[in-house]
Amino acid sequence: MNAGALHTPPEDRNLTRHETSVQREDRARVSGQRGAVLWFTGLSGSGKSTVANAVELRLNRLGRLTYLLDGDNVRSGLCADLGFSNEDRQENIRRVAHVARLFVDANLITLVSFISPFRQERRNARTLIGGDFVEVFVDASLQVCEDRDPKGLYKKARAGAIADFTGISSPYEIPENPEIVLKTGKENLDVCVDRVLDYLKSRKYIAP
Ligand code: ADX
Repeated sequence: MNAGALHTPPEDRNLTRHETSVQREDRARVSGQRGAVLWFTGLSGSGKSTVANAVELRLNRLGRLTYLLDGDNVRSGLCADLGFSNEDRQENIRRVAHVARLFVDANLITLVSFISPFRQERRNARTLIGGDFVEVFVDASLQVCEDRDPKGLYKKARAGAIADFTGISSPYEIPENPEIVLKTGKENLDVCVDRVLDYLKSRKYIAP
């Protein structure tokens, strides 16, 4: 990748932006919904994917168009070239933020489930997406996540078999002002899902 290109203005790269005749509002008129990004962030094993999946199912049953972008899935395709160094995680989140922006422009309720450990990258995603960005902090302690260890990765990380493991040998920066905090160690799945749905209702993304 030519990393310099990321910082060069499009006009200096002989690129011209094309305005499309059909805009976001036109698509919203057809689909009858406004897009949003639910950005789930938290440690591995905190419950991001479980909650995001359950929220998506409820939204689907309510007749809403959704899409779930999940770290483990996206990393096997779009981000298959990336590992877990700080730089690769930054690039992973940058790409996902751009995909999420496109999906919001298509007026999908987009659920993003990535550890996304760094404040700066989450802030960049918020800036890129604007007012339709909803940060959901899936707040389970390292102890809880490690006790659950659903994929056996904490055990491997403690044994030194996985480098740069979030919470063990790579940092997780706690969100400062998330719109929603879910305590998955204390609240059960239905309560967490209801909290997210209530928020979407309060912001009129879905009907009361
Ligand atoms: S992020 O930090 O770049 O946002 P992402 O959410 O895409 O991470 O991927 C995290 C998933 O990759 C974890 O759920 C886990 O299954 C797997 N994984 C493999 N190696 C690591 C690692 N070193 N640190 C964290 N997760 C890892």
